[in-house]
Amino acid sequence: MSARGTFIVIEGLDRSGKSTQAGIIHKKLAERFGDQRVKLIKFPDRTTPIGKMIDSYLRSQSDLDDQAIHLLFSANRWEVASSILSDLQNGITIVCDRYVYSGVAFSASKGLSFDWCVAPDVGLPSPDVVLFLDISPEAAKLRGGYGEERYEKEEMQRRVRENFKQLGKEQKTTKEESWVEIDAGKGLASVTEDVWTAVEKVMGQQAE
Ligand code: NYM
Ligand code: MG
Repeated sequence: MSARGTFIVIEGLDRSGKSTQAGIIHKKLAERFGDQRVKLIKFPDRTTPIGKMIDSYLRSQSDLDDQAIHLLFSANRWEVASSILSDLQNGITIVCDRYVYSGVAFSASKGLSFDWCVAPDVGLPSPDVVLFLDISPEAAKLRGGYGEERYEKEEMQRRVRENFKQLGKEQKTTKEESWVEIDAGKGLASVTEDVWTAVEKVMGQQAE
């Protein structure tokens, strides 16, 4: 493993299997490199004061303007930006369940412009790779259905998916290999294999 840790982001629609895959990667990396060398984080982090406001909004216990909730999601990342950087510098690999791509894809699907949505996240640590777990909203819905939270509606998920694809195109123009689309509609074992292949590839490239 390289001296610097690897920053691995997992993205996708609700019920695409992100959290399952993040957990599996974290476990495998911990087995390989040791518990101290890998951390699993997720956004939104609902445990902080800002995260509690986000949680209340998502559970429809409070209302906020689209712009205000967008900025809270971003602030929730800025809260830990310096700790992400210092972990990476200390050789700790970070597996991150959702990041700025969710921030833009979800808010833009409500009508905010891409540029406006991107702005507050500019300057946050850049991931080495984004694993986008791609699934159709119909297939995601069949997986036990969406939950009760805001945004978990098929129509919105459809727009979110288009936005993710657009973000992927843009990301690839900066660095082709930093966006990996994975077919998340397949069975668990097959998705796990594809995800792990992508993780090993990026970590191998970093070690060179
Ligand atoms: N979400 C998540 C956003 O709208 N903006 C963001 O910046 C992030 C990180 O929160 N539907 C949305 C996507 C999800 C919801 O996420 C809750 P999760 O992973 O289900 O806790
Ligand atoms: Mg969810």
